[in-house]
Amino acid sequence: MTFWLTLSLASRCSKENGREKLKHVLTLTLALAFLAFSGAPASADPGGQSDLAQVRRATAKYHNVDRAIAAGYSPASPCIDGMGYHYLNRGLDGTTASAPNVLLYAPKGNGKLKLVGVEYVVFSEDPLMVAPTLFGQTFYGPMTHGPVPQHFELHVWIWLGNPDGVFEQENDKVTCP
Ligand SMILES: [Cu+2]
Repeated sequence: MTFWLTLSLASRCSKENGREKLKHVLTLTLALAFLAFSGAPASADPGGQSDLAQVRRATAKYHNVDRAIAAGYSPASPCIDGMGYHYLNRGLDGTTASAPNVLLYAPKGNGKLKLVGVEYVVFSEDPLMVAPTLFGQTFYGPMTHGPVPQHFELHVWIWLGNPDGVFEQENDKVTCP
Protein backbone atom coordinates (compact mmCIF):
# COMPACT_ATOMS: atom_id res chain seq x y z
CA MET A 1 0.00 0.00 0.00
CA THR A 2 2.81 2.38 0.88
CA PHE A 3 4.51 1.47 -2.37
CA TRP A 4 1.38 2.34 -4.37
CA LEU A 5 1.05 5.70 -2.62
CA THR A 6 4.63 6.56 -3.41
CA LEU A 7 4.27 5.67 -7.08
CA SER A 8 1.05 7.60 -7.48
CA LEU A 9 2.54 10.67 -5.86
CA ALA A 10 5.69 10.53 -7.95
CA SER A 11 3.68 10.55 -11.17
CA ARG A 12 1.62 13.53 -10.03
CA CYS A 13 4.62 15.51 -8.84
CA SER A 14 6.44 15.15 -12.11
CA LYS A 15 3.72 17.27 -13.75
CA GLU A 16 3.89 19.98 -11.14
CA ASN A 17 6.48 22.31 -9.86
CA GLY A 18 7.95 23.98 -6.81
CA ARG A 19 5.39 24.82 -4.15
CA GLU A 20 2.76 22.26 -5.24
CA LYS A 21 5.35 19.55 -5.20
CA LEU A 22 6.45 20.45 -1.71
CA LYS A 23 2.83 20.43 -0.56
CA HIS A 24 2.34 16.91 -1.88
CA VAL A 25 5.53 15.65 -0.33
CA LEU A 26 4.46 17.07 3.03
CA THR A 27 1.02 15.47 2.70
CA LEU A 28 2.55 12.12 1.91
CA THR A 29 5.00 12.36 4.78
CA LEU A 30 2.14 13.06 7.17
CA ALA A 31 0.10 10.20 5.74
CA LEU A 32 2.98 7.76 6.13
CA ALA A 33 3.70 8.97 9.64
CA PHE A 34 0.05 8.38 10.50
CA LEU A 35 0.19 4.86 9.06
CA ALA A 36 3.35 4.14 10.97
CA PHE A 37 1.78 5.22 14.26
CA SER A 38 -1.61 3.66 13.73
CA GLY A 39 -0.25 0.33 12.56
CA ALA A 40 -1.65 -1.52 9.59
CA PRO A 41 -5.03 -0.41 8.26
CA ALA A 42 -7.98 -2.38 9.64
CA SER A 43 -7.90 -5.90 8.25
CA ALA A 44 -10.40 -6.70 5.54
CA ASP A 45 -9.88 -10.35 6.48
CA PRO A 46 -10.62 -10.54 10.21
CA GLY A 47 -10.89 -14.34 10.25
CA GLY A 48 -7.41 -14.58 8.76
CA GLN A 49 -8.48 -16.98 5.99
CA SER A 50 -5.90 -15.68 3.51
CA ASP A 51 -3.25 -15.94 6.23
CA LEU A 52 -4.28 -19.54 6.83
CA ALA A 53 -3.90 -20.27 3.12
CA GLN A 54 -0.38 -18.89 3.39
CA VAL A 55 0.39 -21.22 6.30
CA ARG A 56 -0.94 -24.17 4.29
CA ARG A 57 1.36 -23.26 1.42
CA ALA A 58 4.32 -22.89 3.77
CA THR A 59 3.77 -26.23 5.51
CA ALA A 60 2.40 -28.50 2.75
CA LYS A 61 5.85 -30.01 2.30
CA TYR A 62 5.78 -31.23 5.91
CA HIS A 63 3.16 -33.86 5.16
CA ASN A 64 6.40 -35.77 4.70
CA VAL A 65 7.79 -35.84 8.25
CA ASP A 66 11.29 -36.49 6.92
CA ARG A 67 11.23 -33.06 5.30
CA ALA A 68 10.15 -31.51 8.60
CA ILE A 69 13.07 -33.17 10.37
CA ALA A 70 15.43 -31.99 7.64
CA ALA A 71 14.12 -28.44 8.20
CA GLY A 72 14.91 -28.53 11.93
CA TYR A 73 11.73 -29.89 13.55
CA SER A 74 12.15 -32.69 16.07
CA PRO A 75 9.84 -34.74 18.31
CA ALA A 76 9.00 -32.79 21.47
CA SER A 77 6.10 -34.70 23.02
CA PRO A 78 4.57 -38.13 23.22
CA CYS A 79 1.24 -38.55 21.44
CA ILE A 80 -1.35 -36.47 23.30
CA ASP A 81 -5.06 -37.07 22.72
CA GLY A 82 -6.54 -33.99 21.04
CA MET A 83 -3.15 -32.76 19.79
CA GLY A 84 -0.98 -35.63 18.59
CA TYR A 85 2.80 -35.48 18.45
CA HIS A 86 4.47 -32.05 18.71
CA TYR A 87 7.50 -31.50 16.49
CA LEU A 88 9.34 -28.36 17.62
CA ASN A 89 11.78 -26.25 15.65
CA ARG A 90 13.96 -24.46 18.21
CA GLY A 91 15.28 -22.11 15.55
CA LEU A 92 11.86 -20.44 15.21
CA ASP A 93 10.17 -18.25 17.82
CA GLY A 94 6.48 -18.84 17.08
CA THR A 95 5.68 -15.23 16.23
CA THR A 96 5.61 -15.50 12.42
CA ALA A 97 2.42 -16.80 10.81
CA SER A 98 4.17 -18.40 7.85
CA ALA A 99 6.75 -20.11 10.07
CA PRO A 100 5.05 -22.09 12.85
CA ASN A 101 7.58 -23.50 15.30
CA VAL A 102 5.50 -26.59 16.03
CA LEU A 103 4.01 -29.13 13.64
CA LEU A 104 1.26 -31.44 14.89
CA TYR A 105 1.14 -35.04 13.67
CA ALA A 106 -1.46 -37.71 14.37
CA PRO A 107 -0.67 -41.41 14.19
CA LYS A 108 -2.03 -43.26 11.20
CA GLY A 109 -3.01 -46.91 11.42
CA ASN A 110 0.04 -48.00 9.46
CA GLY A 111 2.50 -46.58 11.99
CA LYS A 112 3.15 -43.47 9.90
CA LEU A 113 2.37 -39.87 10.82
CA LYS A 114 -0.22 -37.55 9.33
CA LEU A 115 0.24 -33.77 9.50
CA VAL A 116 -2.92 -32.35 11.09
CA GLY A 117 -2.06 -28.82 12.12
CA VAL A 118 0.47 -26.34 13.40
CA GLU A 119 1.09 -24.61 16.68
CA TYR A 120 2.80 -21.38 17.65
CA VAL A 121 4.58 -21.47 21.00
CA VAL A 122 6.12 -18.32 22.44
CA PHE A 123 8.30 -19.01 25.45
CA SER A 124 8.64 -16.28 28.07
CA GLU A 125 9.49 -16.25 31.75
CA ASP A 126 8.31 -12.64 31.96
CA PRO A 127 5.30 -12.61 34.31
CA LEU A 128 4.13 -9.31 32.83
CA MET A 129 4.27 -10.38 29.21
CA VAL A 130 1.03 -9.78 27.33
CA ALA A 131 -0.28 -12.71 25.29
CA PRO A 132 0.83 -12.48 21.65
CA THR A 133 -1.68 -12.55 18.79
CA LEU A 134 -1.72 -14.07 15.30
CA PHE A 135 -4.59 -14.29 12.78
CA GLY A 136 -6.52 -11.92 15.05
CA GLN A 137 -6.43 -14.59 17.79
CA THR A 138 -4.97 -14.15 21.24
CA PHE A 139 -2.65 -16.95 22.33
CA TYR A 140 -3.61 -19.12 25.33
CA GLY A 141 -1.48 -18.67 28.40
CA PRO A 142 0.83 -18.03 30.02
CA MET A 143 1.00 -21.67 31.04
CA THR A 144 3.40 -24.40 31.99
CA HIS A 145 2.90 -28.11 31.70
CA GLY A 146 5.28 -30.82 32.76
CA PRO A 147 8.86 -29.91 31.92
CA VAL A 148 7.78 -27.29 29.35
CA PRO A 149 8.83 -23.76 30.45
CA GLN A 150 6.30 -20.94 30.71
CA HIS A 151 4.81 -20.12 27.33
CA PHE A 152 1.85 -18.93 25.31
CA GLU A 153 0.43 -21.18 22.62
CA LEU A 154 -1.96 -21.14 19.70
CA HIS A 155 -2.99 -24.29 17.83
CA VAL A 156 -4.21 -23.91 14.25
CA TRP A 157 -5.94 -26.94 12.73
CA ILE A 158 -5.26 -26.27 9.07
CA TRP A 159 -4.71 -29.84 7.89
CA LEU A 160 -7.50 -31.65 9.75
CA GLY A 161 -10.82 -29.89 10.27
CA ASN A 162 -11.68 -29.28 13.90
CA PRO A 163 -15.45 -29.32 14.54
CA ASP A 164 -14.88 -27.06 17.55
CA GLY A 165 -12.99 -24.41 15.55
CA VAL A 166 -9.73 -23.97 13.70
CA PHE A 167 -8.07 -22.17 16.64
CA GLU A 168 -9.28 -24.46 19.45
CA GLN A 169 -6.64 -25.98 21.69
CA GLU A 170 -7.73 -29.56 21.08
CA ASN A 171 -9.10 -31.44 18.10
CA ASP A 172 -11.24 -34.40 19.19
CA LYS A 173 -10.55 -36.11 15.86
CA VAL A 174 -6.92 -36.61 16.94
CA THR A 175 -6.57 -39.73 19.04
CA CYS A 176 -3.60 -41.73 20.21
CA PRO A 177 -3.23 -45.52 20.33
CU1 LIG B 1 -0.29 -28.75 21.54
